[in-house]
Amino acid sequence: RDLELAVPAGFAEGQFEVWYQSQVDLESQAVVGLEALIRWRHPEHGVIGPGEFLPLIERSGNNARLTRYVLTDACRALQLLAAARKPQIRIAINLPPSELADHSLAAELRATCARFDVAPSSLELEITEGSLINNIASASETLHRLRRLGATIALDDFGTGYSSLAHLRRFPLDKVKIDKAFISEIPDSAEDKAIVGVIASLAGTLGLTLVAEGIERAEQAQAMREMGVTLGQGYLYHRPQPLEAVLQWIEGQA
Ligand code: G
Ligand code: G
Ligand code: MN
Ligand code: NA
Repeated sequence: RDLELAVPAGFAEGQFEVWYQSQVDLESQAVVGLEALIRWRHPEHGVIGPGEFLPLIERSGNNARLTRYVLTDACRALQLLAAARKPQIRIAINLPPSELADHSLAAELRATCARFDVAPSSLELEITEGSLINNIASASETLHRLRRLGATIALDDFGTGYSSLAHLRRFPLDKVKIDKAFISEIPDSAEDKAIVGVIASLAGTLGLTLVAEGIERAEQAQAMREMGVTLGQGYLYHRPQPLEAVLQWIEGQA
């Protein structure tokens, strides 16, 4: 099957869908944010995950188009959340490395927010360490521009990549997301607990908010809380779902 050739039609025919997964306060279990996660509802192959098609988006030169598509959907979602009296819920979008070399992103983010009457401070940008190493000056400039607008920056998948602790100090970051690989064997793995403990104490010192990804069991949430991790994301709370479903359970909450 040649999915790459189907990418333009995928955009033209609205086959890409943005799904959302909650991020919760581990203490109160209140939803504090949503992460936007792209899906492709292909007419023949059904719903395809990003692991399979993001490389094709990149190869076909559509990274910027996808980011802007997700950004627009996220702003639309923020507008609906505000209408549902949940303006405190923020939305995070994932940026591919190429976006950090693109100085137009901040201006477009501001324009899209204005179009939907939402504050840029309701948006968070998730970047990976790989985005930071190739062009340090350019990445830093883009992040500063985004932050000056009020958006926050989260370092995604922390612990799996280069994990240079210097990144945490050198770049303008607000949040660190501990990769699910370190959560899956907690509480059994003493090593993983030690690693999370070190990340937690470093984040505390540097004033960074911590998120634990891939929380599937209550005992993992408990262990994270005990180590000072304040936010969590994972199947224990919600799976990624289409916006309509997410809005339904959010509106069902007090
Ligand atoms: O559910 P999950 O399979 O959604 O996501 C797999 C990977 O795809 C994650 O690493 C996530 O960061 C990435 N991803 C999901 N949505 C997007 C998106 O809209 N843009 C980019 N660049 N990456 C995304
Ligand atoms: O952007 P990032 O790499 O963080 O994307 C998060 C990925 O983790 C997505 O593929 C999402 O579907 C997945 N995910 C979210 N919660 C869980 C979970 O509890 N367990 C597992 N195994 N994967 C999860
Ligand atoms: Mn992410
Ligand atoms: Na991640």
